[in-house]
Amino acid sequence: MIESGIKKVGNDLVFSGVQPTGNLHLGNYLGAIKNWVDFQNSKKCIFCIVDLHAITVSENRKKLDEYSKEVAAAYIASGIEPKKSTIFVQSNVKGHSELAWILGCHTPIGWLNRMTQFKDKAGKNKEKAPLGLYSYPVLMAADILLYKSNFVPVGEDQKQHLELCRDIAQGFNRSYNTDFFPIPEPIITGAATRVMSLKDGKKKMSKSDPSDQSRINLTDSNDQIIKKIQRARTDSLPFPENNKSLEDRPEVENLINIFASISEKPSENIIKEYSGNDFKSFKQDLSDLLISKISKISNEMKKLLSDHVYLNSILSDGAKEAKEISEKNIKEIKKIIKFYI
Ligand code: AQP
Repeated sequence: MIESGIKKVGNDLVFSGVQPTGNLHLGNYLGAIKNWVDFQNSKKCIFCIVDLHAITVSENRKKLDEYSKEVAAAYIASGIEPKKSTIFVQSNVKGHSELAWILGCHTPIGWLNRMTQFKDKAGKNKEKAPLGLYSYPVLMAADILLYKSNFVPVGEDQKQHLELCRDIAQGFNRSYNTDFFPIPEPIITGAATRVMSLKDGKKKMSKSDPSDQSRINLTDSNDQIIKKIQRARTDSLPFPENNKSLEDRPEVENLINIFASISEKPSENIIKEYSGNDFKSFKQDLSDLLISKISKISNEMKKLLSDHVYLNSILSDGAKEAKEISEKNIKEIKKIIKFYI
């Protein structure tokens, strides 16, 4: 697996996505979207708004259309250029569901039983959880393999699903004695591959956390950012003196990683700069950095969201491009399986 830098193989196609579930946050940006931008100049990039994934949780089914446009606006505002990259909504391209069924028929249940995200999300209510939540990683494998993608830039939380996708691709290739599917490489890179909650350094920053104080949303105002960072949990110890003194201080480590990712400076330099001080000046500077980054994105998102015609045309062109590639691949897959076509 590649955790920093990339190597060139096969078609050089990059694929990734975000669910349209509202509350897009700093974790989605630093762990995923920010890292997509640089790929656009050297590779074919496909960035999807994964609404079929979103409906696996009933509370997410309320504002799919509105949130899908919000994700599209966030992509563009963060630097994804529709002229260079394909941006589209997953449910507009039927190949995703079709391939998910085909791959599901080739995936042993034992592999899915190992997935920790299902266990976390289903909780004690496993028997009542929808089948879609259980088979979510198969749909994710279909998203990636439908385009024969080589690289998948994601946050650390998606590592296990990516490993399953690789197993599914290898299993399919073995079954049909083919090398049709490339084995995609997860790209988990940057200083903030797992951004944690501002309230609890052991919990991932997440859209579904009931406390808005736990995350920085991409739509937060400057005031909200300042207050959230001021109130972000630290501990009673002084600012760390080196990386070693971050052990067992997950909240402090998280804030330093966010600082490092936004400023694009190594965490060692940040620690050197602030050690010996209390957290006040560090938090002030972190707020300033976040405001300068997030306010640009949120202002641009607002502008884009007021222009429905433009956003609709981007998503419709993107779906056309995605259909073109995926329909060709589905045809090939059907030939390999020897469906009557
Ligand atoms: N906290 C995070 N740190 C780093 N990366 C993260 N990602 C999500 N949270 C963090 C990355 O963002 C991309 C899109 O995620 P998603 O919206 O498809 O789903 P998710 O991972 O389920 O996001 P949430 O916020 O945790 O949503 P809920 O609360 O609904 O479960 C992925 O690349 C992911 O790794």
